[in-house]
Amino acid sequence: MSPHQHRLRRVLFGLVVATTGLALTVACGSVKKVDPNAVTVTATDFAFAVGGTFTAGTNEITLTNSGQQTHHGQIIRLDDGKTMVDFAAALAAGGETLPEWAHFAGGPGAVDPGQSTTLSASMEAGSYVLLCFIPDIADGVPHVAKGMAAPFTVAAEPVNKAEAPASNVKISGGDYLFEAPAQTKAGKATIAFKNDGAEAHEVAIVKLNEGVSIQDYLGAMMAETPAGPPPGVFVGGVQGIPVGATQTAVLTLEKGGYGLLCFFANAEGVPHFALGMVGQINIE
Ligand SMILES: [Cu+2]
Repeated sequence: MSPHQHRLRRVLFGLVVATTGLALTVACGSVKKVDPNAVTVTATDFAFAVGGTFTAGTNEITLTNSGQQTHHGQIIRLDDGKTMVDFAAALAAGGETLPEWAHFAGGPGAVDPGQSTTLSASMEAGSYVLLCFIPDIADGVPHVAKGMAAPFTVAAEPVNKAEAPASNVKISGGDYLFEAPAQTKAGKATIAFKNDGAEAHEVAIVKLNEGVSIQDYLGAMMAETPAGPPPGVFVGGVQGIPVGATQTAVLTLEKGGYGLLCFFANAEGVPHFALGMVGQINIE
C-alpha cells in the first residue's frame, strides 16, 4: 500500500465517523416524532387480508375495499384463553350481545367498493378478531357468516409510542345522538370519535350525494321498495368502541354533506339511527 492510499483510507474512515456522528445527532434531534405502526387490511367478498403486524400502542389501520359490497373492519378483543373458534361458536349460538369475554375495540368504519379509509387506534397486547357484520345485499346474511372473520394478535413488543393524531373534528356518540360540528372545512380531517354513552356506539360516515340530506338518505335506506342504492357513499368512520373510548378516523373531506350513522342495535334490536343517532356535517 502506498502512503497515498493509506492516507485516503484515513480520510474515508474519518468521513464515515463524521457522517455517522451526524446521523446520530439527527436521530436524537427527531426522537419526539414517532410514526404509528402501519397495518393494511384489504376487504373482498368475503374475506380479509391483513398486511403487517399489529403491536401494542398506536396502530394506523388502512382498510381498502376491493370487493363489490360495502365492508367494515370491526375489531373485537378476546380475553386471555379465548380464540376465534370460541367466538364463532358464541356467534352461532345467537344472542344480540357479545359474550362477556369479548369486547368491542373499534376499527375502520364502513367503506363502499373502491374506497379506502384510515383509522388510528391505541391497542393493548392480546388476541383479537376482525369482522364484518354488514348484511349481504342479496340474502341479508352477515358477511361474517360468509367468511369475513380474521383472527390476529397484537404483539406486546415493541410498544409503539406515537401520539394519537391531533384532531380537528370531534364527534361524540351518546344514547342516542351524535354531537358534531354543523360544518367544517374541506381537506384532510382527523375525526376523533368518543363514546360518551352507556353502551357501544359507532360512527359510520357517508358522503351524501349532492343536494341530499341525511334525512333523505335515511328515507331512501328505509324505504320498503328502494328505488336503488341509498344516495351516498360510505367513506369510513369508527367501528363500535366501548364506553369512554376514543379512536380517530383520518379522512379527506370534500365540499358537500356528510352523514353520520350508528347501526348498532339496542337491547330490543332497534338500530340506534332509528332512535336518533344520526347527524350531518356540511363541508365548505
Ligand atoms: Cu349507537
